[in-house]
Amino acid sequence: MNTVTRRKILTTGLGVAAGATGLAYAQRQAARYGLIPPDSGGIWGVGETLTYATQRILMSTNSLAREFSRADISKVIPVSGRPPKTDPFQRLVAGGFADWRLQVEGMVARPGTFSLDQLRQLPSSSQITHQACEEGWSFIAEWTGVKLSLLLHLVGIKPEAKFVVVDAYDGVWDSLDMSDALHPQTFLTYGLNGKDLPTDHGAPLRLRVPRQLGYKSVKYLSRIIITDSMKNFRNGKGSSSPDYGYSWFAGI
Ligand SMILES: Nc1nc2c(c(=O)[nH]1)N[C@H]1C(S)=C(S)[C@@H](COP(=O)(O)O)O[C@H]1N2
Ligand SMILES: [Mo]
Repeated sequence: MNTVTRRKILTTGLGVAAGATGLAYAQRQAARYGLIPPDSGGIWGVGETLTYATQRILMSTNSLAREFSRADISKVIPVSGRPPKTDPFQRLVAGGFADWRLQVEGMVARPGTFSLDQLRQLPSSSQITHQACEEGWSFIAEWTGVKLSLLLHLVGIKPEAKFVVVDAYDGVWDSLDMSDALHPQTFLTYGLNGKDLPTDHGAPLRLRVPRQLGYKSVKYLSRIIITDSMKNFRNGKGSSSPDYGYSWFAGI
């Protein structure tokens, strides 16, 4: 999207085509401008492409999710997705995550691992943002951590890199395109409302992607993989969510 302006796309006809003539035409235009999400195959894929493309066109790449004040922080924070009961994760919990490492690999100049202490030593950022679950509930909280863009710059993403995949200890995985991965509000968080991130909410480290639904904010992170394509990667749909009926792109 870097070089494509909203005006250019609209005058090229994607906006018109989506409403009037052919979805196929709109999808061809989306393909031309690199606006096809990884889960675009099949009947539902046309809709996914239009949602993703329309958002990318109507919102500039750097548009920000609303940020709130401390007074707006929710008193109650529901949990969706309990901590993994598996041995490796439970051992990390028991050890206070001292042995936890975030593995960073793929199309990077300097692959490696980061401990929680190492991440805490990097410049930290905070955001008070809204997290909405697809099931209808939501909450506002203060999240503290490291901007994903900072980590990506540290490890040096290669020019051909297009997606950032995150793996969690419970088997959940997802990916972001570079526009979302480098977005200033996309964080790797280790703090919630001024305290260590509670285990229920994704300790030791979770992703925060406030411009998308809660399920993109993957908890219990274990690994980050940088890649150029999601087509031949696992299910080919960019995320474990499409396996459960949810789209890869969950913009709000
Ligand atoms: N690893 C992992 N991350 C996850 C989930 C999960 O089950 N496993 N649930 C997601 C969903 S559906 C939502 S709405 C949010 C909920 O975050 P919370 O439990 O901190 O409220 O986490 C998301 N991240
Ligand atoms: Mo959710």
